[in-house]
Amino acid sequence: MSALLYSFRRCPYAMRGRMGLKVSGLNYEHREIILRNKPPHMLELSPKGTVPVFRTLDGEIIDESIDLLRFSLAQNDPHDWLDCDLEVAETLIANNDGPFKHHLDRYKYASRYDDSAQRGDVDLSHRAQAEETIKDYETRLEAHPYLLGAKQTIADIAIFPFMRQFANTDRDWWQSAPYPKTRDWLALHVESDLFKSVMTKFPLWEWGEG
Ligand SMILES: N[C@@H](CCC(=O)N[C@@H](CS)C(=O)NCC(=O)O)C(=O)O
Repeated sequence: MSALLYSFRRCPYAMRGRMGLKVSGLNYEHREIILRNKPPHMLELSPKGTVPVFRTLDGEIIDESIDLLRFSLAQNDPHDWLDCDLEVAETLIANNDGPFKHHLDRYKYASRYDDSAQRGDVDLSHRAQAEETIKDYETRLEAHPYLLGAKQTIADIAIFPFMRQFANTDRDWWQSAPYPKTRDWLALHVESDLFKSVMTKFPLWEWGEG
């Protein structure tokens, strides 16, 4: 049995998982999916139906992205991303995956949550609420180049794919928003060789009839 990843390129959770796998050097089979047509085998491994889903060499199923990132780094952590105040890292990641993601989704997909909303007349209160998190990042990044200090850690890697979605929702606004440090921090991560390497396009995995 080989290690196996079900992934969706544009999913920020899957991105964080793929980055962990990449730096750890673990070998696995990549199966690219689309969310509206999930392979039955993926649902057999993890009925909750979210990506990423990883099956380890030992057959263990990891279907939470932060667990996959931690698992990968526990095998091999060449950049010492775990060498940090893990309690603070967990707090920032929980805020990202909780309140920040909540507001991001409602900002990014406003029309999905509000029948009357079209881009242009959406209620931007969710952007404003997401900005509370960004203000905290900006303060941190004014003091040092990464969220937790002088070096990159698991917190930066776990969080920046979500900030990328936030920034891409309205790029003009983001470019002139009062968060220059967060903007530079995001650009550094998005332009990194690591990120580019996990964003290569894979053909859809075809499971056919069998
Ligand atoms: N808590 C999960 C969340 C993963 C998640 O929600 N992924 C989204 C894609 S970005 C998904 O698979 N959604 C299922 C769907 O849209 O059907 C994790 O961290 O892995």
